[in-house]
Amino acid sequence: MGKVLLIVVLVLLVLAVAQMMRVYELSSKVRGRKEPTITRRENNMNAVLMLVFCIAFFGFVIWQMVAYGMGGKGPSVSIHGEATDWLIGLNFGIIIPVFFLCNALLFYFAFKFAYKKDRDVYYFTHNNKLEMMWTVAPAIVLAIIIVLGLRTWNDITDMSGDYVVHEHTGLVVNDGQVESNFEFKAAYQTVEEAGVGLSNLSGSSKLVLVEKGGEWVLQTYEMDGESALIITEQKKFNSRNSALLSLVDEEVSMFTELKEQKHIEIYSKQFDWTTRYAGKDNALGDANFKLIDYNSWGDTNTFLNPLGLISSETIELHFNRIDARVSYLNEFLGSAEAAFETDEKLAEMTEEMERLKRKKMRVQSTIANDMGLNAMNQSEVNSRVYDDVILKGDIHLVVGQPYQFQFKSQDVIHSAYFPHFRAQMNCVPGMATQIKFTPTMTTKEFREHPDVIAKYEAINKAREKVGKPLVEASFLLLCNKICGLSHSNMWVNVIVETQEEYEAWMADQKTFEQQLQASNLK
Ligand SMILES: [Cu+2]
Repeated sequence: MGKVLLIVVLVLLVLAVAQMMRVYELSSKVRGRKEPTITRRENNMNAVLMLVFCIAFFGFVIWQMVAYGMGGKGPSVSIHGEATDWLIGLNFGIIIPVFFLCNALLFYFAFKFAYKKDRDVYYFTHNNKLEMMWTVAPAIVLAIIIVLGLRTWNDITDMSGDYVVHEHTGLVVNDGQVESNFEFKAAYQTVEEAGVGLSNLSGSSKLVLVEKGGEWVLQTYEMDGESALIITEQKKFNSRNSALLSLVDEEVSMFTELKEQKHIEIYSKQFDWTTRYAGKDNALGDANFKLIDYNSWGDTNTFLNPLGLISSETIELHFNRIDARVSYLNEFLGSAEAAFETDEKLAEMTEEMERLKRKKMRVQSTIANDMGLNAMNQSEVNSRVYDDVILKGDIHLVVGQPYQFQFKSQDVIHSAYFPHFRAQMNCVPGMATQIKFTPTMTTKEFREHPDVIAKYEAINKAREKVGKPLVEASFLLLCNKICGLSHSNMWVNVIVETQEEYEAWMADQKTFEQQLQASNLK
C-alpha cells in the first residue's frame, strides 16, 4: 500500500510540474517577453564547468576502480576461467584508454570552442580520409575482440573428444619421492592434439599419461609422415604414482597428462537444481520427458522419476500407473456410482481416459523409434542409467578433474551460472546445452585465499550490522535468468574437494539402481 501511494504521489508531482511550466510559458507569451539572452559571462562559466565536470567525473570513475577493484570478481577457480579473465582484461585494456581519451576530448572541445562573438566558424562538411579512419580502426579492434572471444567460446563449448588435458607436467624428484610440477596449462581435446603440443618437450617421441576409468596408461607416440601420430608403445599402471616412477626410471622429465572428462547433468526447474552424476561408466543414462513421473495419481508406490530416466523399470512403472488410472476410470464410468455424477464430470473422465490411452501409445512409439530401445539393447540402456547418481542440493566436484556439463530445463529458460568458475550456460526446455570446465582450487583453498578472506570479512561485517547470520565463502551455482517468483532461491553450493574426499562422500550416495531397489521396483 505504501508503495502504491508513493507512486501516486510521484505521478501527481510530475503532472503538477508540467502544468506549472505550461502556465509560465503562457504568461510569458501574454506579457510579450522575449527569449532570455545568454550573456558572455554565463557562456564562459559553462565552458569552465565543462572542464570541472570532466575532472570530477574522471575522479569518481578512478575512485570506483580503486575502491571496488577491477570488477571485484576474485580469483578464477577453473582453467577456462583464466582464459575468460584474460579476455575480459584485454577488453578493459582497450575500453578504458578509449573511454578516458574520448571523454577528455569531448569536454575539452566543449570548453575550447565555447561561443565567442568574434570567432568565425569553419564549415567542414565531409572528409573521406577521416570517415575511413574512424570506421576502419574500430572495425579492426572489434574483429580482434570477436575472433579471440569466439576462439575461447568454441574451446569452452566444444564437446568432441573424451579427454581434456590439461597439464604439461615436469617431474621433480625429491629424496626419492616423485613430485610433479605444472610447467604450463593448456586445454586439448584429444591425445593427438596433446601429442603434437608436446613434440619438443621430450625429443622425437611424445609421452602422454592418460587416465581412464581409474587406470593409468603411458602412451608413446611417434610421427607417422607429416602430421599423423601413431602409438608405438603402451604401458598400463594401476596408480598415477607408479606411472610417474617408471618415467623417472626412463629419465623422462616432461610429459603431458590427460584426464578423462567426467559427465554431469544439471537439471533445472522452478525453483531448484538436480544434479546427475554419470556413475562408474561415466555415461549418462537416456532420458525422455514423456517418462517424467510425479506420482500425481496417488498410487502407493512412492518412486518418482523427475528426470524422466529410461530403464525397464521406469517404463513399466509408467505404463502400470497409466493402466491403473485407465482401469479405475473405466470401472467408475461403468458403475452405478456414475449415475450420481454430472454429465460434465463424466465427459471429463472419458476424455482423461482417452488421453491416457493415447499417451501410452505415444510413449511406446517414442521409446521404440526415437530412443531405439528394444529387447536387444535393453540391458545396455539399463546399465547406462543404473549407476547414475541423482541428487538435489550441493554439487560435489573433484579439483583438477575436467568436467562436461549437460544442462536441461523442465519448464522455462533458466541459466546455470558458476561465477567463480567463470562459466554460464542457458538451460532451455526441449534441448540439452553443454559447457565444460576444470576446477583448479578446492573450497578449502578458496577459503584461505587472502582476497576471499578480506571480501567475506566485509560481507559478514555488513550482515552482522543488520542481524543476519554470518556466511562462509563458497563456490555457487546460481540461476541467472529471472525465471519466476522464487528465482532468487534457485542456488546451491558447489563443493570442490580432493579425489579422496569426493570418493568418501560418493560412497554414501545411492545410485539409481539402489533407489529402484529401495522402492521394490527391481
Ligand atoms: Cu531459474
